[in-house]
Amino acid sequence: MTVPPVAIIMGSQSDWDTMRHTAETLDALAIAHDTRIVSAHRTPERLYAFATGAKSAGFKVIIAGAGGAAHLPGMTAALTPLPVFGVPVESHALRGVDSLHSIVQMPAGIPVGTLAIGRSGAVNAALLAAAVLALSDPDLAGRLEAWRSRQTAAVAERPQNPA
Ligand code: RP5
Repeated sequence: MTVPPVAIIMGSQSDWDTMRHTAETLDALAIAHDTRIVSAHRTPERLYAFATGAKSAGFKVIIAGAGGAAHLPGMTAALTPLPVFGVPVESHALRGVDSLHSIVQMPAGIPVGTLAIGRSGAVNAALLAAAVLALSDPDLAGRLEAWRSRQTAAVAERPQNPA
């Protein structure tokens, strides 16, 4: 079985409502991806096995979404040389500020590219992954450019009242 270039991992089923926006954006760019639930706290052995094997499995970029005490992106980055992008999921108690702080404050030496809280971060993680992959894939570079052009064309000149 061919391993897709992007792995989307998340700490819980409850993160899917956010991380599905990453998957949808990758779909729009025709970038194959795998999606998995990998919890740093509830399934630490699954995390270790996934992160240590991700590069040899053939993945190129990992996008990790988690909320609350969001250790998944950082622990994944500690265990793989692949680029890791972290998406802070909006938590109920602290509206994702806890998630953001947990992901963004990595110690020097182990980077996680941290995105915005929630849907914006989930979409942008996919676009960043696309930009990385496009460096060595001219067809994808063209699709990404077309995606951005469509986005630009979709912005109205003036605001409208709702129908
Ligand atoms: C984190 O705890 C997950 O990433 C999720 O955002 C949060 C809550 O998980 P559940 O209790 O909804 O499974 O590990």
